[in-house]
Amino acid sequence: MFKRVLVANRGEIALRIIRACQELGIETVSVHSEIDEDSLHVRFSDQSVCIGPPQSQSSYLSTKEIISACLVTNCEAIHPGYGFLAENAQFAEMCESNGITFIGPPYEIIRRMGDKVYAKSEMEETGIPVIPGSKEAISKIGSGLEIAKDIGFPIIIKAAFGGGGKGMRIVTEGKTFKDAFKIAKTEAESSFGDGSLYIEKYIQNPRHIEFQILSDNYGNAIHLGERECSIQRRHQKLLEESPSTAIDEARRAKMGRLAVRGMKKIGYRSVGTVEFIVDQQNHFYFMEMNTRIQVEHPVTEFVTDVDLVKEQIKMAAGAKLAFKQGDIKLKGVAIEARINAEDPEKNFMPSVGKIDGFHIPGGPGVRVDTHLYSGYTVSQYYDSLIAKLITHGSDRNEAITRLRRALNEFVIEGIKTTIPFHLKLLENKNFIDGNIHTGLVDEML
Ligand code: MV4
Repeated sequence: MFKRVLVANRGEIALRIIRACQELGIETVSVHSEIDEDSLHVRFSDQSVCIGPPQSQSSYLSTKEIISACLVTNCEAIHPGYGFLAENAQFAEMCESNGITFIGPPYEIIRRMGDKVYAKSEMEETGIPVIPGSKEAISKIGSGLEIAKDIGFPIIIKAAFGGGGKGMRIVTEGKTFKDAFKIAKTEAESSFGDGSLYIEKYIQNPRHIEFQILSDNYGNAIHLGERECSIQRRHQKLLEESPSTAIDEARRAKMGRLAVRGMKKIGYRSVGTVEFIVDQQNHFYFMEMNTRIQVEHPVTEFVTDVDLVKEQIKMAAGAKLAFKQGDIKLKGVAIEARINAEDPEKNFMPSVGKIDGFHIPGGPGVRVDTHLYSGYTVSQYYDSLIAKLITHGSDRNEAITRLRRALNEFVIEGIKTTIPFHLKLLENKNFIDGNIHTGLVDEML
């Protein structure tokens, strides 16, 4: 096992990683920007290194500063968390060339899966259904239009190196294709440094369902069931649950088996997520994969009783997978509400300021992952996620009831949060009935 690990992140996920390390008997070194000096991740770690000014670009994204901090403090490994450098193949490669273990998959895998067209073709070869569309990146606008006509409108144009919805354009008819293509290309070039685009059949109001995978360095891989992530706004997930109301036992076994087969084919290692889109007729299609620990991992932890971050660290240190597929039994239902420092009354505008009243909910089946404390100041510099409230119940109704109760117990004063939005969502008939899709939040607001 590692003796000392550097945590290259901030906020709740930095705390989550430090806690896992402490339970594994690993010393931790955190890094922080000037504005995060009084943060809990600095206090909870054994040592901390200041890596620069508040701007992420000069601190949490500064590969040079982070690698230096790691070498100076004699850490054997770096945990990148999510966001920031977590899916940066170049950073993972830098770690390797400096003799540091990157806690995640090998950099070649990050690089290959970052190309969504390549990822799709790899998965299609293993027999996983993929969304009908172009087999290669499209460089010429004219051939793009021909392919779009073949697929049949509506289609969606996506950035080959994108993700998270940026650079996407939905096109409903041939005559608007060329303009959409040009805009998508420009956006892809400026956001991802590569203007490669691909085209898919556009699926109306799908569900977004993802499978959690665990793979060790010896070719063993299992899945931990799915997460339903359809409750989102502008490509930001707001609430996630596991299991999905749309997936029965047989469907779960089939999708899970395919996802595992895909991961084995590419030689995947570490924790990972295979994303599917599920249409209104319940057909499923592979969409892309995520090579990091995700924000919503706690819902899977609640229903499987597996500590994903500990397993991720153990596997990076060379441990064999501790579970077989048959050991994984899903128990009950878990739901996560992402609490953001945003004003749902003002179009989810970011809200900053000092927390001057704070109380965390508790009781049976409640987990809160947060870096907040009374007196903490939420700044404009980072992501607006300030807390994750996760509840677990014996069934979906109990998980929802607990979430409602815990949201009502939660006190965060001094800034606006998305708590009122969640309370409204939990009253929505379609949500309560499990009738959800990626367009539900927009219909509600
Ligand atoms: C799609 C889709 C429909 N059909 N792909 C959204 C995030 C990114 N990971 C992929 N996304 C989607 N891909 C096909 N072929 C619907 C979405 C999607 C979406 C698209 C446009 C506007 C809002 C959306 C909200 C959720 C999902």
